[in-house]
Amino acid sequence: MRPRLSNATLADLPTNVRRPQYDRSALKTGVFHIGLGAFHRAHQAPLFQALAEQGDLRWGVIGASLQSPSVRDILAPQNFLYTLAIDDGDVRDISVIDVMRGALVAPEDPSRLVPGIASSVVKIVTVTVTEKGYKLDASGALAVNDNAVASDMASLDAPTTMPGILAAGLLERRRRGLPPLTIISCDNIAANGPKLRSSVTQIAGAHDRSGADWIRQNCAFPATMVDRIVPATHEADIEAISAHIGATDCATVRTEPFSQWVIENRFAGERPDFEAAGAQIANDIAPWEQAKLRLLNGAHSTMAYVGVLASITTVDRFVAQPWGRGLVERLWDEVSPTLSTSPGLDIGQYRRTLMKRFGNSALGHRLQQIAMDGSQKLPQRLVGPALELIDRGRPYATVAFAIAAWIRCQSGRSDCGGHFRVEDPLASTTARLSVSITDPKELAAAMLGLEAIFPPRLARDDAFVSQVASHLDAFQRLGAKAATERFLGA
Ligand code: CS2
Repeated sequence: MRPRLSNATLADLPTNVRRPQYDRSALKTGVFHIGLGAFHRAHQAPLFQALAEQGDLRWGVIGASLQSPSVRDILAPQNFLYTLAIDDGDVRDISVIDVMRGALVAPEDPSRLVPGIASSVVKIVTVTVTEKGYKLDASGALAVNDNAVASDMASLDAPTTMPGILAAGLLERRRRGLPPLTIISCDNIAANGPKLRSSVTQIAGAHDRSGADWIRQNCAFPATMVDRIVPATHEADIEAISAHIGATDCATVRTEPFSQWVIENRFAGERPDFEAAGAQIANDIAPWEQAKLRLLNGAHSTMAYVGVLASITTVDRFVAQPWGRGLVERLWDEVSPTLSTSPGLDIGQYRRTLMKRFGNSALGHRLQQIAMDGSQKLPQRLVGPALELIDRGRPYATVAFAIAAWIRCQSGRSDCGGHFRVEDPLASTTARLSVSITDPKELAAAMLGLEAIFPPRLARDDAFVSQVASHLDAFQRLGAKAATERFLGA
């Protein structure tokens, strides 16, 4: 049996696996990170490691999981070491990441997270909890009707939501007389930092008005654009990497060479030299954020819903189909006029790079993974662009087509009749509508009437609703592939 990757086996790894080159015992904790998923392990953690390699040993990470202990339980026996495999099909570059100093699990030990944030060693907080962890409603405001939010608004003795935990931690910092923090949201939400600031101060203000003012005036919540495609790790990845390195690594993450992090220039107190490790600092990140959410993530969701219906499993296989690639290009042509410009952001180049990234067959990026949590993703990826296109009097047929594909997917049945699980906080509601309504016009109207996803003015827009309904009708009659070919030919 192979030994486990750990401090004890680190020295035995093959020489082509890069190992940390700094004095590991001298690394200090400076980052409190919420959300231990693969994205953090492949995006922010390697940047903190790059800083350590450059001699800045202030940015070790304490992680916190708000839900399951599984990542902590996998990392702990490995002394929090894991491999990052960067794969573009030709080259696989493997390095050991070692910046994680430990991990807390909220449900097991709720009393440790707040003091963790209110610790004098912590200088910045980073957050990757996916869209649903922000507890926002369709307008981007804190979802005060959500039970967990309501409970954190009533008492912060044992907060459970991410903004509630941050509110409690920051209020505690102020009580202890500690300096304010920079809280960096790294999730795919438009204006992620400002929205988080507003939720955190709203919850804090329900308990301590002057504390909430202190947070508002002193802590920084920069907006960010994060980008790196990180497929979920599967058994086969663990087996392949473990065989390669001669030690079992159950926490390995596989990703692409591309990585981008644009952070708004808004910080409180000490912060890492992000630029030195390749991140960009910008006064206005909105153009980057829009391009990323609407071109990359918008295309991802479009491919996910159309592809799942057509039984196409991965992104690279989707864009390998002429009609698949054609649909993505058509979407990009349609939404590009809604994007703002910025020096250094060349949309044509951005699209070319993106298509190449989508074609990376080494990643095996599953469309089912992207299809998850559509109700949380649609607003910033497709609904926002739809509203802007309507306002500008421009065509929006492809966006409507993608939304129709999402509606069709809510039945959990592919065009061949195969079943799949719809993983989404609203899945029971959308499943009920899918089962009870067959007429495409009625179904489109009912789904677009879900105010948690679509603003009422979209549901009241007869032209928009009837376009979605006619695409839905085509999906029902022809199946996704033929419906797309017909759509592109039209
Ligand atoms: C994807 C993103 O799963 C999804 O919803 O669209 O995770 C995407 O891969 C990243 O945002 C890329 O930066």
